[in-house]
Amino acid sequence: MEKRVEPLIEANGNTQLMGILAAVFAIILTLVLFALWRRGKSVGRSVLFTGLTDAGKTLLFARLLQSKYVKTYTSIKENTGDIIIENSSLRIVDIPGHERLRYKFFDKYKSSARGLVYVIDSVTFQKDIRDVAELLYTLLSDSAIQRNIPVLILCNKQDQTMAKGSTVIKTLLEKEMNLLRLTKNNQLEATDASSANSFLGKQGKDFEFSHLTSRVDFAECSAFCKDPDSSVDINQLNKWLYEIV
Ligand SMILES: Nc1nc2c(ncn2[C@@H]2O[C@H](COP(=O)(O)OP(=O)(O)OP(=O)(O)O)[C@@H](O)[C@H]2O)c(=O)[nH]1
Ligand SMILES: [Mg+2]
Repeated sequence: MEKRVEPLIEANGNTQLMGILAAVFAIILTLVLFALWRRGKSVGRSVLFTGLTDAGKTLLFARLLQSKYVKTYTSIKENTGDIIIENSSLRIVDIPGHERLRYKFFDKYKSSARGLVYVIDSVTFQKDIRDVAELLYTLLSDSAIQRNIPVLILCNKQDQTMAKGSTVIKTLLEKEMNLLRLTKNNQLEATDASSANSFLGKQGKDFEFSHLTSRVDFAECSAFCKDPDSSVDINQLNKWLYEIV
């Protein structure tokens, strides 16, 4: 009788061990899948609003998320909020334009970028063209954006009579980026550093946005209206968001 019971106990022990191993494996698998799910949710779903200070990023952010006018002040920290487009959630991140803050917040969010919106004040554009081009050049040269992240150059404040249209802005900006590239290359040659990393566009050709690996679109908008609560013209921004979602 005893002889027959012994193997039964051993078999029970093995079954228990297998059960424990299976449970541990299931827990590890669940943890790994959960980590991947969280990663998938946070990576690549942010749309970064960038640009010089006063371009209108925060007002645009408020228009998109709350559909209303808000009084804005120079941002000292980022604003984030989610919008749902065709059952997918996009996180809008409004990054301060202040010189001392812009790169800190851009670096914080760039790895989760799904798209980059570069907001321009179309009224002061010509006066600030060097700064507009410098910041844009730096953002487009970043390896996080060069992973084929779509870019929208949004020419804001079109409600103002002195505002430049997006076609003019594109032409002037291409010329300025071309000059800037030349200066940067000369500086690099003088310091003997490798120019490969910072060269935007095609070698031997004038700078054109169409030469970049990332898709770059231009659009116009106005986030402001005399009657603060009436709707404003952000249709082209909305259309672009539908395209990248
Ligand atoms: N006329 C007009 N004014 C606008 C428009 N968009 C924004 N503004 C105004 O421009 C000013 C600056 O707007 P913000 O949204 O605060 O600018 P910002 O880009 O967030 O600036 P920072 O936070 O400093 O980076 C505010 O007084 C806005 O009301 C627009 O489309 N038309
Ligand atoms: Mg702001």
